[in-house]
Amino acid sequence: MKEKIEELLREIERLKAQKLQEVEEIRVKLLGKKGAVTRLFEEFREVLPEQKKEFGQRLNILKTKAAEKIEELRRKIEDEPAANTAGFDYTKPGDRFELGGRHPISITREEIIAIFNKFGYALAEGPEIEDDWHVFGALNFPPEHPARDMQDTFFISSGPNPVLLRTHTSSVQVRSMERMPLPIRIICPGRVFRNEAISARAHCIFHQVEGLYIDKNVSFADLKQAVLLFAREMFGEETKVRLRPSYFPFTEPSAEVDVSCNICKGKGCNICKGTGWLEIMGCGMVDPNVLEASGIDSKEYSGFAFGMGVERIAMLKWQVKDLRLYFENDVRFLKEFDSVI
Ligand code: 2NL
Repeated sequence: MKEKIEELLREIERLKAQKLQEVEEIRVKLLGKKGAVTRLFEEFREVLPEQKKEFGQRLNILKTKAAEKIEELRRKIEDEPAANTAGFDYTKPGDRFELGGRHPISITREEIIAIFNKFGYALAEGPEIEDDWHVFGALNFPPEHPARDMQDTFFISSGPNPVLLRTHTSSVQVRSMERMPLPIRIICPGRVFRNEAISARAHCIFHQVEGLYIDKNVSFADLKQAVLLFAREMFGEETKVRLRPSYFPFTEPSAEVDVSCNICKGKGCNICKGTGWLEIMGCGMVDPNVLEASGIDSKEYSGFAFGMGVERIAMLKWQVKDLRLYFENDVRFLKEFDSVI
């Protein structure tokens, strides 16, 4: 019996456990109903009376040691997560998250929209995948116009009214003219697509904002005033505006809008190529054919429209030299606009 007790004591000393489940298994094996320690207590009944005192003491020590060891193993596992954080300095500053910023194209688009919202223009949006009618037909493009060429437009299908990627957001305005009650005063931002080689000044995907105002007695003077107020809001109070005659299939008369160079204040610099002027948009009086194509009576109603490239406006406002910077998402470029917002 003495050997058995000694043997068990050595075994208990060596016990190890990783999980609470294992500790419980050890407890059953030692102290359970059929456990090794319990069985020794049963054998103790057969011990000679003169040896009872000695073995009784040894057995009690064994039982206590077993219970202590089980408790020690249990505590070690339960306390482990706390042991991992011991010595951790809770006063240390936390890891910083790098905050993202808004893209210069988004900043510019939102600013243009906010200015026209203030003038009473409502936001209108439409599909990027369009049909020939809403992009060209309803906008007075003749059937053989070069913009309808495969070289300039991404076609998705062929046929009498092919599906294509819109080349301007005018299609949104056409859809509004078809559906909305008059008068109409809308601002239409969106992505447009042109089949072009990518360079410092051109990209096959870019962003436009177009505006449309249709009511009774809308005149070219109203157009000039809208353009002037926009330019002053966008480029500063002292900005001067000039209109140059131009041509678009969907407006008559048509004009290009220049603003005085905000870098040299009109004196002439390398941004304005010495002219003192920067072109910001195109505009004109909506062609009567365009009004009629969307079911508006051109004898009763007139209107003006304008369109601008968001990339170009952002380039002029912040002297961005290469259009490709807008699409590369180099954080060193994007970070320069953190202070703008
Ligand atoms: C430019 C010039 C322009 C329009 C867009 C328009 C739309 C309708 C009817 C008539 Cl529905 N016109 N849009 C008019 C003049 C110029 O854009 O240079 N855009 C980047």
